[in-house]
Amino acid sequence: MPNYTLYYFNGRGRAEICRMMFAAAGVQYTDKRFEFNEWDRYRKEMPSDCVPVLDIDGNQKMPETMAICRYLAREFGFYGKNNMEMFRVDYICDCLYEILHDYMRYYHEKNGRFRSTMSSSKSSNSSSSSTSTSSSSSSSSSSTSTKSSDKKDGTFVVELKSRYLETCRRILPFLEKTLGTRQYFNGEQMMLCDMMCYCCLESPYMEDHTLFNNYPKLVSLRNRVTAHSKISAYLKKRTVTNW
Ligand SMILES: N[C@@H](CCC(=O)N[C@@H](CS)C(=O)NCC(=O)O)C(=O)O
Repeated sequence: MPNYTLYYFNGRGRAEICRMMFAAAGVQYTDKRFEFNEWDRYRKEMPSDCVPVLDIDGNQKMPETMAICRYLAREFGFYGKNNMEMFRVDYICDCLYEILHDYMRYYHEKNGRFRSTMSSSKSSNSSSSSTSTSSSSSSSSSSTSTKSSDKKDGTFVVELKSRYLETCRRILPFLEKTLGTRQYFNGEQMMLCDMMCYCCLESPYMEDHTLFNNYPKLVSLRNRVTAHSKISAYLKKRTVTNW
């Protein structure tokens, strides 16, 4: 097994699905986390100026969330047995990632942490709530940097929020129907797309669980993933962060 290091901010964000797969597979890795005010230093080491990045054996830094997810899912057996099963896993994951992407844009705009402000955010606050043994230094709280949302009088945040909610309205009914009466999306085995269902919807669910009132099957799937022995052990000991 290669030596894996996962680089990301000290938040769940786009990296949590990778952390969850490592936990579900019982594979050791280094969970390298950093704060927003450390980003300028780490950015230089990242191939596409973005994280998450997965470093393999200290000599290959691989970018892009979904590419990393698919690689890990193939390595750990969370991707399905044949091309059609993988197709299904792919489109479910891509749908869920759309929600996560739109939510992250809205959330970070609301909290003033977008690219435009990051490099100048020398005054980013931190408060320590880390409980894991990862290399995290502390947990992010609020930023006091100038907010692009302030400049736009908050209207951009409202726009991003309605875009995210529209994406939910488009995708959640489709996924509810796609899951149907199955235990997991592909049958009886938990796959990448089931873990994505937990990760991508975690913050939206925490923010407003009534959003899911019409999707009881997806809520049951979420509970099933939470109850999975490896995942429940991971959730109990993971670093607690706001996002
Ligand atoms: N297409 C990339 C986007 C990754 C991305 O936007 N990452 C954000 C953190 S969630 C980032 O690295 N932001 C740093 C910056 O914008 O300077 C992916 O899906 O992984």
